[in-house]
Amino acid sequence: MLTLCGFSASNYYNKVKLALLEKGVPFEEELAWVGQTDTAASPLGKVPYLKTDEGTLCESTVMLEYIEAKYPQHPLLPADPFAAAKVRELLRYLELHLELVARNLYPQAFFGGTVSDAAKEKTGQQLEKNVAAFAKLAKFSPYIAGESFTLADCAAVVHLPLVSAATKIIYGRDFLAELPVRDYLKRMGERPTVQRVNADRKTSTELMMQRAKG
Ligand SMILES: N[C@@H](CCC(=O)N[C@@H](CS)C(=O)NCC(=O)O)C(=O)O
Repeated sequence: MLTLCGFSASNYYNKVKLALLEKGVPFEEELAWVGQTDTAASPLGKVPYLKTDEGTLCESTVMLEYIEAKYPQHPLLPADPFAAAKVRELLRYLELHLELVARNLYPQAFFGGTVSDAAKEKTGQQLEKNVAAFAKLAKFSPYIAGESFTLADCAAVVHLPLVSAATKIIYGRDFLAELPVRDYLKRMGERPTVQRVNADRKTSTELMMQRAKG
């Protein structure tokens, strides 16, 4: 049995949860807020981490790859090695070049903190460049990597809304506005798996806010 540990407001947690739901792999969820994590399982104290019968794993993309290799049902990677590499390429872009850069804005965009003007400027320039590059790879036809739902969609569904929201709040402009992201997310939102992830996210976000208020 697999146990996904973390909390449903976390986009990295939700990326793995969405893959498990899409594949129909049975799993349990164990609530662990930041600060309450098992440091043997996740030495950096990050969520999510995954408990398996063989041991624990941290790093969400590593979990995605493990789940895909271990449970072949409802594949989320194409069988063809090149097509699979193209999916991984998009996954990497989403995580490394969009999410991780936009994350510099989150303290001010979502958590009541501040980000310096210099950091805003630098992040804005980087994001502008990275979004243009991502636009060359993403297909949105109808899925992010083309004709089928893949691991890259599990990432896109959780990361893209945050990039849009953070840039809108900080720069007054959605940096993804030129891309068909809105229609794409609407389409993805028709999937029961995405609806479940989003509903759990709302509940967990409210709980997180209450905890932050103390
Ligand atoms: N590279 C990690 C990132 C995970 C991550 O940053 N998770 C956030 C929650 S969304 C977290 O645990 N932050 C707390 C911290 O970094 O101390 C992954 O893909 O799993």
